[in-house]
Amino acid sequence: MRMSTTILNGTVRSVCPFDCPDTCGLSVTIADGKITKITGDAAHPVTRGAICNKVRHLNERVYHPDRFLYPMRRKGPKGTLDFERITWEEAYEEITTGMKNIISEQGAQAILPYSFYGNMGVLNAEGMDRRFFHRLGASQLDRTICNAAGAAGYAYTMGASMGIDPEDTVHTKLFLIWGCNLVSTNMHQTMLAAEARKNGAEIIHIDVHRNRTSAWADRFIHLRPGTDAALALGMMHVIIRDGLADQSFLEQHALGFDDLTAEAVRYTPEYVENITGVPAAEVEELGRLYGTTSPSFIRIGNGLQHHDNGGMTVRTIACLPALTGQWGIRGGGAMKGNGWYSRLNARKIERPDLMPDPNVRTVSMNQLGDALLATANPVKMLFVYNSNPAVVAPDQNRVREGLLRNDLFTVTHDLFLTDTCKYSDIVLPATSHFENLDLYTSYWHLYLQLHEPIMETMGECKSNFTLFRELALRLGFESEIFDISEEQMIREALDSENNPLLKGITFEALKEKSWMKAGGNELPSFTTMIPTASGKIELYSEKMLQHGFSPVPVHTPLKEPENYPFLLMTGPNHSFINSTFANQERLQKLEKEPLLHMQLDDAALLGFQDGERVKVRNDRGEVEITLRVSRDVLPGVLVTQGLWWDDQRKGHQAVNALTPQRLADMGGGATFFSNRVEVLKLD
Ligand SMILES: Nc1nc2c(c(=O)[nH]1)N[C@H]1C(S)=C(S)[C@@H](COP(=O)(O)OP(=O)(O)OC[C@H]3O[C@@H](n4cnc5c(=O)[nH]c(N)nc54)[C@H](O)[C@@H]3O)O[C@H]1N2
Ligand SMILES: Nc1nc2c(c(=O)[nH]1)N[C@H]1C(S)=C(S)[C@@H](COP(=O)(O)OP(=O)(O)OC[C@H]3O[C@@H](n4cnc5c(=O)[nH]c(N)nc54)[C@H](O)[C@@H]3O)O[C@H]1N2
Ligand code: SF4
Ligand SMILES: [Mo]
Repeated sequence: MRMSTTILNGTVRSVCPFDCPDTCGLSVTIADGKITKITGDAAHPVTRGAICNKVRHLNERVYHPDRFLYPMRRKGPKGTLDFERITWEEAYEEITTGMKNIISEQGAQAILPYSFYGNMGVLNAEGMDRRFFHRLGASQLDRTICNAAGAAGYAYTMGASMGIDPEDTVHTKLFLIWGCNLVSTNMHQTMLAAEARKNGAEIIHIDVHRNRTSAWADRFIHLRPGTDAALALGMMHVIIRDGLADQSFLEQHALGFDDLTAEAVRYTPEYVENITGVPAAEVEELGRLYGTTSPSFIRIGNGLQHHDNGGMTVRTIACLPALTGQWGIRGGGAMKGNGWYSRLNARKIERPDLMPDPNVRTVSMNQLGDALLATANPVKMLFVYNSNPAVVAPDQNRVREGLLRNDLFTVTHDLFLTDTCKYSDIVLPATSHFENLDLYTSYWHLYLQLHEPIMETMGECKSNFTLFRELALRLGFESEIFDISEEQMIREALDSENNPLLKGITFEALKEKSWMKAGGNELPSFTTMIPTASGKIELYSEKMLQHGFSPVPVHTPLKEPENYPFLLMTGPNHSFINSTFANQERLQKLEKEPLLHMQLDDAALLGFQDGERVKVRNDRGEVEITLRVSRDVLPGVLVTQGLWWDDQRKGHQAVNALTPQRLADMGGGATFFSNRVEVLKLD
């Protein structure tokens, strides 16, 4: 949408659009019509004027010379970047003709959208696009690449993705950062924790990698990957054994304490040491500290659930606060995700009722490689937006093999010519969020924010909203459903009869105030709103039993066959967001190069030197990388950070060449980190 009035000079409000829990309010300075400075909005109650280094230089990204500004058609072979400029009319003609042909020959389910949250704006991430693909009858995409296993596990215990208001964490006295690289991935939670620390809180980081967050925390607990449920059960063992459980809270608000007790008996500190590698004395101490400190808070991260047992792990940790009666005490409880508070009217904006066949197949985004290579019922068109699957999806060699299929018509909408664009028949230029009207919610804090465009649309770029609206109209879809404005859809999103916490949050009010908090400042008491079947915190879950799981928390070993010696974690890094920013020089320089962290004795045993280039491989693929030898990981464990693009380094680090398409125990989640490899000398 073109702006009616162009801002030439001054400071305006914006919102950070990236897939980051903090969803910051931004303050943007414009001089002579150009964005010159970006800071955190000092008035925003959570941002408080601070933002990360990535976004402080977001203007470099928006005006980057590599941004492509008009539609293009592939000229050369797939896998190269050989394109020719075309008009939007030509692009729409090719896309709609392709769609019509596929629909008449194979049916609409041969068309697969592939998207995630490259832009978190509701309209552009899960608004007009969803409505369009529902009406088209395309295959459904199961968007499970991020937090699906953990969200499902947490919901078995607590009923939904809801923890405490992060602003309350300043009151906590014991802060457990569990499987979360907080300093890099949720910096404003670090600011709130620092305030708690000033008031006497102790901060403990529980992780498989001694990283920036461990250095910042007061104490670090180093455990083996995928063993967190055992550690949590060990803590429960100590708490129950020593009579530290809050019986009256448990009786009133929890279900199944006796069943949990029967299971936790087995998890003696010695038994837990064997599984986790954490010394028994440390398990004892942690259990007692947690059992005797109130309020205590657990920030459950995303990393620990990218495992085969990720769902059960989060389900188990989520049981801990009930044991000591933390819920309902200000600053006490846990948080995995808080999307539940500001949930919008998804049915109204996404319109699943428009689907011609509600039973159309669903494809897991974690198994894109298999889906593209399947011969039965093949995918004939892939439509990518807000995502870079050639880099972020697991089992990359299979994904790329699928993308190379000559009979696959791939369309990618992005701001940059990503690795995925290389395999696309048509590439379409996307606006940056600065150019769009949109609505933002956070999956961590509780503020909703309206974003009004602050700059002119660049070149011929179109927002996702506009792209899918125009495609719909060209396909002759109902104009009363598709020919609507952004403002109309925002009103639909906020018209949420099933979420009383949005009461009073309207388009007008948001326009006036810029941000508003779900529930105002009066959230209903925790213990009265637990959305499980029983209305209680379910330490024993009948539903889990029905779904084939142990109804009480247990430790379940990883499924990855032990045919290679090392478990490799390939998480995000400090300066990129997933693969976003990985093409920007300033941030590349800060990250220097992809590194593989290996434990000292392992390196000595294999005869490796720090700084040496090595080959990491398994049956799925191989990667060349520089070795960093240290005590930051335990024996048998490797860590590398950052989703670098393929062509950025000689030998490159395309880490997802190594990761499995296997799904986690719950929610169809990804298992990026349950990944075994061997490390070899370069010949
Ligand atoms: N700077 C930056 N910020 C980001 C992102 C980014 O790429 N860069 N990505 C955003 C997105 S999409 C997400 S989902 C979040 C992710 O952010 P986080 O929730 O922090 O998740 P990860 O960084 O994937 O992993 C967190 C930690 O889990 C550890 N870990 C791995 N396996 C295990 C295990 O078995 N047990 C334990 N205890 N720890 C384990 C890793 O070593 C890592 O330190 O961050 C968001 N914010
Ligand atoms: N090995 C390994 N793999 C991982 C992870 C890991 O920890 N390890 N993390 C996983 C996780 S948690 C996640 S969330 C996923 C993230 O995977 P993705 O969601 O694919 O994230 P990005 O790599 O940031 O790619 C987002 C793309 O969207 C584009 N984009 C931004 N704004 C817009 C817009 O308005 N319109 C359009 N059309 N495009 C836009 C960006 O330029 C970028 O190319 O990756 C997963 N992959
Ligand atoms: S990436 Fe995260 S921390 Fe950085 S500005 Fe955006 S929301 Fe804030
Ligand atoms: Mo994510």
